[in-house]
Amino acid sequence: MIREKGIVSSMELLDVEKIRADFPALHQQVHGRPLVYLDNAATTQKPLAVLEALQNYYRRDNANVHRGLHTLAERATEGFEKARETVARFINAPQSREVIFTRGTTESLNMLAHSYGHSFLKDDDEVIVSEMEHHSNIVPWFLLRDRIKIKVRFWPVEKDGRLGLEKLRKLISPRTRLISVSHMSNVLGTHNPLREIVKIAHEHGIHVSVDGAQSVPSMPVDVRELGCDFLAFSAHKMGGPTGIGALWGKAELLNKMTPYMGGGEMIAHVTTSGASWAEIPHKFEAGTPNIAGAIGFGAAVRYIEGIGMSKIHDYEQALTAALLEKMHTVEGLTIYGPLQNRGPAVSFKLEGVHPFDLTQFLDQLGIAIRVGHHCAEPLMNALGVSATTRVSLYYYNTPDETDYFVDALKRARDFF
Ligand code: 7TS
Repeated sequence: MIREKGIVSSMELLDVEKIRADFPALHQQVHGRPLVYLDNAATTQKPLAVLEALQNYYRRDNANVHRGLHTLAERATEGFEKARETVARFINAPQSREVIFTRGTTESLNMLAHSYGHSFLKDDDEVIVSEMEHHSNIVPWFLLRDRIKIKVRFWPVEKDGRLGLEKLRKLISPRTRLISVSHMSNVLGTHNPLREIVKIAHEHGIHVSVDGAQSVPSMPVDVRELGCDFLAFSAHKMGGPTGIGALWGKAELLNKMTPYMGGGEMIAHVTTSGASWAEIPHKFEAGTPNIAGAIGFGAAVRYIEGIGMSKIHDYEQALTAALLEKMHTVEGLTIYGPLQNRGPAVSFKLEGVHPFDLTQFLDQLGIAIRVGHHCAEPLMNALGVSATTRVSLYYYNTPDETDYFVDALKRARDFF
């Protein structure tokens, strides 16, 4: 009944059929069946507005940014910088120059580890990451550990797939400088209590960096309200192109950080004896950037804003609750992670069916899901598994699709 009510009210929130008409890739057949795309935590499909923005840039405005005085260069620069303003507005950043365009979350976190590490960390300082992090929020800190003798301390995940604040308090030491944590787990869907984490951290003078790869696409994320110091995210998980994303950071911190890469565009002056840096954000954007990507990113944000992020979030929450309820009717199915306070990525195990076999079976029915360790091996170890099957929703998915998926799970269970 809850499910019915949730779906009915959520269907009133969004005109999903109208939205789906904007996504060409959703309207195709796979193995003779209509595609049911449920691998959105890996990447999302792109609306026409984004495809057109990419095309328009290359067809009409293609030029390098910040360098030329000719008309095309001005158009390209304007489009690129407008995209920065759009992305900044989307996360409520106080200033658009605090948004650095990167290749995506992975590059944002590598940049952070390199530049923050270089400027703020010394031997024996400690960085806390959670056990549920994606490898891109673990390995850059390991790489830094090879340069500066920092300690990377792991905040263990509770059995129910949440992070307990008591354990965080115990992990904090006088040498803790940074807590780097995901807002939403790409495996368990857990929403982590960022406001509380930031409060505890700041009481101890510790900075907080947030991996928003999964949260920024599916819930309102307001950096001023969260109070965090850095936020990393990717365009391709929110309808934007691949190869573009952002690192947001507080200007006062970014200003003190050394650049990640050297080259064109990031300098003030270069002499034969040295160089001085440009102001943020350019200090962190060496070389010709992904101009079309940034413009496409801006278009993706505007598309989401046109629907409304709160509506998207409410719809996804209702769709996820209904999906979980339906999945509970499948005999032999175990869902990992919390049942509430969670986002639309759901990892599970179907008794007696190998996750890889299940994924292939579903592909034959036109259903796209993901199997593997999801780039979160420490979490897999904590769960005591080597891989999970994961279904992940986006706002263009429908209750009919989740019904079809759950029926397919039942067919798989009977088949194997
Ligand atoms: N952090 C989280 C929480 C993620 O889910 C991902 C990608 C990343 C970082 C890295 O983002 P990228 O855009 O730089 O690759 N997650 C996944 C996934 O779950 N399946 O494929 C990619």
